[in-house]
Amino acid sequence: MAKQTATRGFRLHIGLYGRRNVGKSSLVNALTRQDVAIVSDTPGTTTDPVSKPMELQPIGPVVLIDTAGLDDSGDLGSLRMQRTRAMLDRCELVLLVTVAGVWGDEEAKLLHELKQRQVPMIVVFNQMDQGQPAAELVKSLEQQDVVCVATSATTSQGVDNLRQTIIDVAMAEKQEAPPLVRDLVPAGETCVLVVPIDKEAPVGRIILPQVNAIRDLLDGDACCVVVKETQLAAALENMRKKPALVVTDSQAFAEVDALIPADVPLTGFSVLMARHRGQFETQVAGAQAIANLRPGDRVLVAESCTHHPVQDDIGRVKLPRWLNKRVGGQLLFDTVQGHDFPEDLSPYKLVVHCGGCTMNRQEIHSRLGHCSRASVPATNYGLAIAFCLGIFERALAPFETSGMLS
Ligand SMILES: Nc1nc2c(ncn2[C@@H]2O[C@H](COP(=O)(O)OP(=O)(O)OP(=O)(O)O)[C@@H](O)[C@H]2O)c(=O)[nH]1
Ligand SMILES: [Mg+2]
Repeated sequence: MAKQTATRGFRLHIGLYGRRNVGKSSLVNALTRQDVAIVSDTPGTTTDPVSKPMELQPIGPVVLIDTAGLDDSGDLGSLRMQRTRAMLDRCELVLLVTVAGVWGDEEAKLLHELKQRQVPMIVVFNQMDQGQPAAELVKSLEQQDVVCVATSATTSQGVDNLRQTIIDVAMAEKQEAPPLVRDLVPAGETCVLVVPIDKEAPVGRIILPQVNAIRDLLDGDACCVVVKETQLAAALENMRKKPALVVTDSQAFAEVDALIPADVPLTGFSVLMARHRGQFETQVAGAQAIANLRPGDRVLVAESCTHHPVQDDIGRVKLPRWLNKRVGGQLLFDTVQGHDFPEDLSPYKLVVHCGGCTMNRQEIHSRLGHCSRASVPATNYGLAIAFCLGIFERALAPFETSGMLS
């Protein structure tokens, strides 16, 4: 069930990187216990990255990404390399696959890059049936806090240990992510979730951040009331005690802000997402940078999903309208969708990202890192909308009390 419902943004992305012919595809097959990836002794068998979703309890849904060998040569090879490298932005854990006796520049460069990006990794010495890695190399890697594992994809030796090591490394990382909302609502108290059902709402379901908020509140033993903005007043009327928190879709911020009493904490789903996905303070500062925008400045709006824009679309119509109003003139807007993101951010004074429910933590981190290296402030829809509408302080107050913001 979880396999069907978890979309890509909530699956842990595990990339297998290494030279050609070391057994990356064979390891994907061994880990999934299925023949999903093509294996052969011809170097360069895997060309484009191939994703294989699987369940890895207790982590839950993960996706294994088999990639082309890092030492792929020639013109086509360099194109493949670009794809393989772009995929690195999405990987939250990397298995650096190698075999005994070949460790060299290729591996050292990748190791260095993963460290710089702060992507957790496991070095896998595959083909252990053919030979063991040099003890000094393993020792030196372990001294750098790199976890090393030996496997044989053909005999399955060490594969269970690799599976467990993936779980251990991933669980340690998971614990570092702040919860979505649970910590803001004490057990037994009520949280009201305001979910407008408008033209942009998908048919027959509610979107992932909302579903995840419900689950997170249930996990925290809180009570959860889900209403449309049109029933919010009735819901409050029906409650004997004020809610501990109201969370709204950012597009209904103004309405909800006006409806609920000043002493009831209010925030938005995308504000929760900004905190949950990380680099919250960077994104808060990004929203504050709206105050420095001038008419004629260029703003990049980045949407992670590739939905077909509707009339009155949030990213193309409403957000630009709110930003123009706040700035007091016309800004210039560019929009990108999906995994496309410009290398050159120099034309932009601000990047505004959607809540990013289809993107994983690592990809958001990579993008924010890219913006910060280019000295371009970055924020997300909810924070930007709250800032434009003058309810920024109210939307952030719940996090100040919980000590998340200084
Ligand atoms: N002896 C031995 N052979 C292995 C092992 N793992 C893979 N092989 C063999 O090594 C060859 C390459 O395996 P692949 O899984 O295709 O390697 P790859 O890293 O995906 O290669 P590219 O896709 O070309 O980058 C195949 O002939 C495999 O059968 C292992 O643990 N031991
Ligand atoms: Mg392969």
